[in-house]
Amino acid sequence: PPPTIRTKDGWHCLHAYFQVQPGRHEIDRDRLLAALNPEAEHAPQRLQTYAVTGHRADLGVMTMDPDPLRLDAVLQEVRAAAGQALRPSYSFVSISEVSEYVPSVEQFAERLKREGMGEDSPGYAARVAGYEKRLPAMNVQRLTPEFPEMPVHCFYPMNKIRDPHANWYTLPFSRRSELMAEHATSGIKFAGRVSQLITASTGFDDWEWGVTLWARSPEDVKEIVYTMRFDAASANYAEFGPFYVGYVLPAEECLKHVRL
Ligand code: 76R
Repeated sequence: PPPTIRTKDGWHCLHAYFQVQPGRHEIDRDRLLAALNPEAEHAPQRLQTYAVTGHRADLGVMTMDPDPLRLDAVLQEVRAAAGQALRPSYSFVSISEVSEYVPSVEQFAERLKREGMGEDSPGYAARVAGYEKRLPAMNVQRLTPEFPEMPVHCFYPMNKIRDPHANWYTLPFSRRSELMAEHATSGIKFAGRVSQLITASTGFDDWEWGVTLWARSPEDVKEIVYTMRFDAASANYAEFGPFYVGYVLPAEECLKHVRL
């Protein structure tokens, strides 16, 4: 893409939801399947389709690419191929980022010390070295994520509130960092069962972040969202938008499921 529409180091992200419209429709099935095929020549770097439950949407598509117009082209192709059969019902525009609360190696070491682990206590050096080794790959995953192979897909947007009694944006950075460290500690307990991607949408959409969760089982979605609501950062400062839960399937299966 032209340099003006590239982000500095992350990717653009688009979640799009469609409702099947009643009636008989002329659809160009091959073109539709090509638009939703992650292996197609002009496909975005990442593309995943899922069957969405409930009336809010029938079909969900999540895509990521350095070029935001390549993401949008997926929607244009769907429109051109499906015509009146698929009505866009929701979309969410965001970009990937490394959060300002992801600790640097120095901050990680400081945190260990604050938690009472002396510089010469056993394990200190190994933990710092381990973090230093893992961090670059973790940041690659945050910016240009591989989508995990998990069947349950959950998406919802969220804000941090700005109420007089609880204003995230008037807290000092040190306090926000502490709260996000607690949040990360509670989230890590779901490693292997739930995989999360937080994409930033301030200036791009009506909410500040998009939360994408992939899980091995539906209960894991409920459990992580419930558990993390008790994190002080969520309990006091978070506000959530609509939730979309779906099941990851190849486009062909999704279309079959929605009788198209
Ligand atoms: O990326 C990392 O793992 C570093 C630690 C971390 C950060 C910086 C982290 C860990 N999160 C971070 C940032 Mn998160 N997260 C959410 C939600 O439902 C809710 O209550 C809130 C929605 C979930 C479920 C979740 C899960 N996180 C953020 C931010 C951005 C803040 C900013 O930059 O201002 C938001 C909005 C947010 C929201 N988070 C984790 C998880 C999980 C499961 C983890 C642990 C991941 C792991 O390390 O395995």
